[in-house]
Order: sequence, then structure tokens, then C-alpha cells
Amino acid sequence: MATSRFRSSEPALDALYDDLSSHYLQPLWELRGLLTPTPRVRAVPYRWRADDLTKLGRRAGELVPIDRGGDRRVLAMSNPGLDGAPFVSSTLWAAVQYLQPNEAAPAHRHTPAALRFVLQGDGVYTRVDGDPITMARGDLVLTPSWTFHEHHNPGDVPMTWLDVLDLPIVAALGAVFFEPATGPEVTAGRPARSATERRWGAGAGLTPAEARALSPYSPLLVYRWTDTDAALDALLEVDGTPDATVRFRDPSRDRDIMPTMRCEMRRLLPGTTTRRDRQTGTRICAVLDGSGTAQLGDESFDLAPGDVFVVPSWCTHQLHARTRFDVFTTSDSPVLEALGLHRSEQVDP
Ligand code: 1HN
Repeated sequence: MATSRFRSSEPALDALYDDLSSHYLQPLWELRGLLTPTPRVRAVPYRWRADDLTKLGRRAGELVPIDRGGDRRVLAMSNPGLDGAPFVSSTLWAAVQYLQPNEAAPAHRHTPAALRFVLQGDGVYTRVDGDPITMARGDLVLTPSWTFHEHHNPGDVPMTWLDVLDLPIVAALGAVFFEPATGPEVTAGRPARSATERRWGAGAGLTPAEARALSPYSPLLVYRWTDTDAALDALLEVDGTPDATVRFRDPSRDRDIMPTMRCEMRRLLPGTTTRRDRQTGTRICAVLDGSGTAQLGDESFDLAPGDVFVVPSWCTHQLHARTRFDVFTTSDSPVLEALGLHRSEQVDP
């Protein structure tokens, strides 16, 4: 057993390389590509079509019981540039999860944080640390690091949502912990509104006086599509622009919803083409409504509702809206910002 063995035509140096290798040492002067002028990123831009995700999710639903494989029926988006790893980029996990009527995904918790963005259907509720949160199309639901979570579908239609986790980051840091819930399963009915919404979801800048989140994540665990939709319409109208973005924030402090992930929703009016930009870190985008195209690096992807695409770090990104176009984006920007590594710029074609 040895590490990479370097070669030299000088016998003494070659002998050194041989010994270095058997001692698990490598000479920096022979190593290439460690410090590149700009990021060298293995993940490539890619788009998963809604149609495929739905059909394959349904087939998995027919063939695979929910209790096989982690108690979750999840199809991980595997970036074509990552040699078969089940990751959408080197830092984020993205997947579609499919839950049929009368199915439940039992409670567990893990240190990787997750968010759910609902692409299709309603009727599911997710219990986060005991609090039942209903989920409908366009809603954003958080299950932050180390919170217990379970999904229930008491309704009569299957539901599909996008799961994004910071799993590759947490794994790279050697900090993955997991545990299933013990004790009796909670089956109590769901109230109309979760406690998290009643306490923190008043909107319009109203929060409990003096209260601040004690946790490193937002105490508001669900952001409703009706609010997001109204905020986007108002922004477009007031600013008189064809392109508006809202950011999902922790209502108790000036920060993103979770320490590792930022979420935004963008609305473009028909015919709008955005400026071309790029930034460090991964962006995962899901089309909620409308159609258009994404130009990612040299590739152009046609987009329809429910499509999911990944914009790798430093890859140029430009959207064009054919119809009114609503795009959800989540990124690892808070991590890059915390480390002083965030860079973004407009790129002229
Ligand atoms: C997980 O717990 C869920 O609870 C979904 O819905 C996807 C991917 C990797 C690890 C844990 C869930 C997951 C996951």
C-alpha cells in the first residue's frame, strides 16, 4: 500500500519519490492543479425534467415500499460530472421525494439540514420536532439540522417535492450523525396552522417582542406560497421592473433561514432576459410556474414547470422567460459568505 508514486529520471530523486510514496507523502512541486486562477469545478450544469422525475417517482412508488432504504422514497440527482456520486454538486444534495396516499415516512433526525420545496400536489404534512406543518405547492418547509421530522400523506393524491440538503458539506466536515426516533409514533390530527407559523408567521415585520431564535436557524419553519406570490407581485408592481426576487429570511434576526442554505424566489415577466451572472457556490433551481430557458455556461436548457437545474460554482447563468416565469433557488451562499469566499459578478456576453 502506498500513495501516488511520482517519477524522475534522476535516480536519487526517483528513489526519494519511491520512499515518499511508501510513507504516504507527496512532493508539492510535482502536484498540478491545486491552485487554479479560477475555480475548477467538477460538477456540470444539468437539468432534470419534471416529466421524468414524476414518471420515475411514480414507478418507484409502485415498486418500492416506503420502508425500504432509509424510510424515504427519494431519487437523488446525481451530477454527471461527479463520477456517480449521489450529489448534485460537491456541496449539496438534491432529490425528489414521492409520497403516496396513506403513506408515512417515520421520524428521524440527522445533522445535515434539509429543506423541502413542494413541486406538486398537497395534503402531506411534515412534523418538525412534533409540530405538524401542512405542505402545498410552492410552500417552503425547513427541517433544520438535528430536528426530528416525519412526513405523512393522509390525502388522496401522491405528492412530490424537492429535497435539498447540505449533506456533502456536513460529510466533508466529518459531522454526520443520524438517529431514528424512539417511542410511540405520534398520530394526533393536524391543527389548521402549525405552532411555528402562529408564533413567527404573522408577516409584515411582526414578531414576538424580545424573542430571538435560540437556534442557529429560523424559528419560522414554513413559508407559504400565498405570501411569496403576493410579495413578488407587489415588488414587480412597486418597482416597475420585469424581474423581482424575494429572499426567505429568519424573521427573528438578520440572516438566512439556515446557516448553510439561502432560499430565494424569482419572478420574471414574459419576454424578460436577465443579465448574465456568476457566483461562487452551488445554486439549485426549480421552476414552479411558466416556461423559459436557462443559459448555463455554453449550454441552453429548455424549462417547464417542475424542472430542476443546477448551476455549478462560477458557471455563468442567464434566464429567459417565455411566459411569466417563477423560479425557486437555493444555494450554499451563507457558507461562502461566512468563510469570506463569496464572489459574484455580472458577465457581459
Ligand atoms: C432525509 O431524511 C429526507 O427526511 C430526505 O425527507 C432526503 C436524503 C439524504 C439523507 C436524509 C427526509 C434525505 C434524507
